[in-house]
Amino acid sequence: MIFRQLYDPQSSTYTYLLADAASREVLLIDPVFEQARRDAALIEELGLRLKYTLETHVHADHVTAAWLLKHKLGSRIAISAASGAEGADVYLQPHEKVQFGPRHLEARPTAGHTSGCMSYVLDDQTMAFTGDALFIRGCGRTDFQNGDARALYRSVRTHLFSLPDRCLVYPGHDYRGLTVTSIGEEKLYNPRLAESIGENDFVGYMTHLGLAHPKQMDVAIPANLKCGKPAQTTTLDPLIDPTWAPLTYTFAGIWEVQPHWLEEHLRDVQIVDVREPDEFNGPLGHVPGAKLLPLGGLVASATQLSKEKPIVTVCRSGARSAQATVLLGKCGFEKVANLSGGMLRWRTQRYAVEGGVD
Ligand SMILES: N[C@@H](CCC(=O)N[C@@H](CS)C(=O)NCC(=O)O)C(=O)O
Ligand SMILES: [Fe+2]
Repeated sequence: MIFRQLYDPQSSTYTYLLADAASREVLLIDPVFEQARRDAALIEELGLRLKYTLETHVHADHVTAAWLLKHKLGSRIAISAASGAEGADVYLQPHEKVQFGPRHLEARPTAGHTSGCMSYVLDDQTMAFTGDALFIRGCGRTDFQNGDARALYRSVRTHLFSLPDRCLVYPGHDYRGLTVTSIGEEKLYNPRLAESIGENDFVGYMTHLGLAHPKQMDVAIPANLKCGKPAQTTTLDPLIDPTWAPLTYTFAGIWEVQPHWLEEHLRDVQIVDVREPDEFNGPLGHVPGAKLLPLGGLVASATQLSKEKPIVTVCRSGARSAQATVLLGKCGFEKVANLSGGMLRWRTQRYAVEGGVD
């Protein structure tokens, strides 16, 4: 199995990627709207096919990427039938299985934080994705979205604390940077829900949390009730891919362009070679028309570049020029991409070179 824990720092949300290595089928639990491009890049780089996005609940603090990923990658949206959300492809019933390759997750009803919360338990009960029902030494609040402290107490006891002690617990959020716990640990040490704590004590605790409402709540709940379909297309602006070239976005956060595209568009872009002069004039040569601006002085010399005409950065292998895209981005250049594979790939694929030796 392939497993990744991904994080959205804005909302302190965890997104989980679970894939079957043989069939390449992958699930994403609780993807975040603003992270859709990152998650799609990772799925692509790992060579996986997104089968379902799964929601643990209708979130109040961030918008789900379910709708966006469905449109980008053709995945299907799964959420509990009790969530009240529209626009999903699969409405999960308690104990329904969600397959990926030969593996599955079991949907366990864990209402209380919201009335439609589901947790997802891996087939061999080694991992549970508890959303906001059970956190690391905590739990989700119960003061809105039909939240109910008594229901949460009973859900956790019936559907989570019945799992083996060694079962790892991956929560929907953590506000202190903690990443994982286990059922056994939480039964002993959860300050709200440990086995030694009674239902009335728990209700007393939850009634006096004194938390402000999530900042995004008025936007997030209506959007999530539509599985993250934006009400206005302008919401998509930051996520629309650049159109000046067929760029790919890497999980490392870099926009890349392929050599064959550059070869056909040498005059449409500013080619910025960020190597040292002896490399630029050395045996590898350089891309015809490239401007030499070594990485060390790039920020100072960037004033020589136009902000209108797109920039393609180049170096030997594509590593220094990736960093150059980051520096140029910070200087306010919006249309910047890295030449994938640098001069090494450019030469291997036998594109035109100025200078250099054969
Ligand atoms: N400050 C955060 C609050 C987030 C929040 O209330 N999160 C919910 C989960 S959706 C929760 O249960 N928090 C529990 C806690 O903060 O103890 C925001 O504005 O988004
Ligand atoms: Fe929540």
